[in-house]
Amino acid sequence: MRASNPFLKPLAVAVAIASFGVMTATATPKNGDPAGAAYEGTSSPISPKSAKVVRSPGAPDLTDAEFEKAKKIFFERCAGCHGVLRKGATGKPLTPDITQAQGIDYLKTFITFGSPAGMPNWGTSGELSEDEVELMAKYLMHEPPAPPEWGLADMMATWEVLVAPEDRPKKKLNNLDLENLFSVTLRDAGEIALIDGKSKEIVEIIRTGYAVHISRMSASGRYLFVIGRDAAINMVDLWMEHPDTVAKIKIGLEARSVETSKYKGYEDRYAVAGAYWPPQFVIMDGETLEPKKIVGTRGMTVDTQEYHPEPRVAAIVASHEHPEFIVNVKETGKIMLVNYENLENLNSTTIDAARFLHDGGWDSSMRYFMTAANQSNKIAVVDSKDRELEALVDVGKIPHPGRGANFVDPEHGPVWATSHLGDPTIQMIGTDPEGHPDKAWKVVRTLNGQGGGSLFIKTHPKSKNLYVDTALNPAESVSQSVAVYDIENLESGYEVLPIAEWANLGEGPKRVVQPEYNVAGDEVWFSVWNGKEHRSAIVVVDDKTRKLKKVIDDERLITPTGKFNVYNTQHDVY
Ligand code: DHE
Repeated sequence: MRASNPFLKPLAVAVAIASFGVMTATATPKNGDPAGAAYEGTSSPISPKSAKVVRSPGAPDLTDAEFEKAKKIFFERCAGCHGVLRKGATGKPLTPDITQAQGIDYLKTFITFGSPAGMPNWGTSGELSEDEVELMAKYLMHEPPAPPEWGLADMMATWEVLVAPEDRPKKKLNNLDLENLFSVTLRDAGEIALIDGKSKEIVEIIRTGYAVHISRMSASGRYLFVIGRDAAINMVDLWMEHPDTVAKIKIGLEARSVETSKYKGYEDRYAVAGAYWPPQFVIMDGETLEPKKIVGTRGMTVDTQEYHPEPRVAAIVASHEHPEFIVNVKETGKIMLVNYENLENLNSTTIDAARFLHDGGWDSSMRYFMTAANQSNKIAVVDSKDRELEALVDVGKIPHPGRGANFVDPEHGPVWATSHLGDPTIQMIGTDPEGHPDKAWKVVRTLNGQGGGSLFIKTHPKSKNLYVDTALNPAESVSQSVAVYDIENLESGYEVLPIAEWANLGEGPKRVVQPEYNVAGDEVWFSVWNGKEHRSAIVVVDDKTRKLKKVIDDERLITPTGKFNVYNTQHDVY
């Protein structure tokens, strides 16, 4: 293992998790640890060649070949944190006004040794040679080369309807229990596996985009939407004899989120997807993916009111209160409520929240959207009915709830919970302004979990258990197990379930990630996310007894990460 790997050095690790910048350290993890190196650090799918070079006065000259090499290194290793245009995201801004003032020696030192704030030690780790460090220092003093835009014509050129709506089945043609089907992300294979919840057998493997990320359901439960980091969307018809892609499109050069219209009367009418590059989202036809309306997100930041050229689109949820999509714009810290009733006269409300909006989900009433402004250490609460910011709640370091967990706290009433990347706490926020007005939008309870590095937390309305993963924790015993709390007795501590040990997979980093319930709420599925060359598995736990129920270790399960139960995803059950 290399010294730049954050999991080697406990101090660096703490800092890494706190900033989660170091997670970008490696584009191609030689140690085979997909989670540690890949979180925030996926090599950008944008082709460096496509980014136009701008030679800047005041910067040391570079040849064309040197520019090409520097662009490649930057896109593969640095863009995840610093942003494609280097305006700053989870990493610091690196625009020429700043870098030229810092000068070449400062930049070289910084790149060589890294920083306690999370910058990897690219030089001393041997990851970059001395010449490469010098090249990158010079490169950073030039204007950032911008990748191309991606407008309607580009989208249309990639749009394919493989089976037209009129040629699709009129009724379900398979015997699958769709409500209990799971769509499983096979990240590094660029595929999803559809797994039957009862038999636990893989029923289909479907090719998707590069470093496939998440799945979402249409309101009717018929169509499954999958998005890859290369911004490729697959729309899968679950009614076909063998569920398969019926339409696809590429909505940009890099993306993370997709969602469908869920408001009454608009079921299955629209889909929406958000891009990291170009910074934009697009509303599409919900049956064919035909792009209808593209909206750019460039604009002013919420706090300093300064122009940001690259505010990436993070989580998107579909409102149940209005025909609207709720769109997190990460770097400006704004949440857009985009009304899809009239796409020609698009009406949208912009809510000022806090910078670095990332993931989130509904409270149990599905009126309030609870979303993490992760580097601001806040949860923003959006009232989707009155279309306004209800609260900004201070929480622990780098909240990362996934969609969060809703349950009734025995002392505080209905709460929504998040865990954190940067500290070991799990926090509950009161979500019942009517019944428990004094608790609403306040942290009412803080528990200590196994450690930092948590990505996902989960419960189910029928369960009395709350599961917390710690997939990015540096300690193997912690990243390979999960903590489970008794909701009725939260202060009595947690039980540790040794999920990776149960999977018995042999070699590899084996991070345990993302609890997901089945439709009945009596089983919880965990991914044991191993290296691409190693064996991975899904471990199914009996929720009542907390005992192992089944290990799904089919060899086709390559790097399984997110799991999306059709019913729970369709109905926002979490
Ligand atoms: Fe995700 C959700 C972005 C890395 C697994 N991830 C999300 C969402 C965003 C996001 C914006 C919310 C989507 C929504 O609700 O519409 N993820 C990012 C990144 O920018 C980041 C940090 C770095 C990157 O390069 O992509 C990143 N994500 C990861 C991983 O490394 C994970 C752990 C494994 C993987 O498969 O890539 C991962 N992200 C997930 C999962 C969800 C998710 C499983 C959905 C959780 C849910 O319960 O809905």
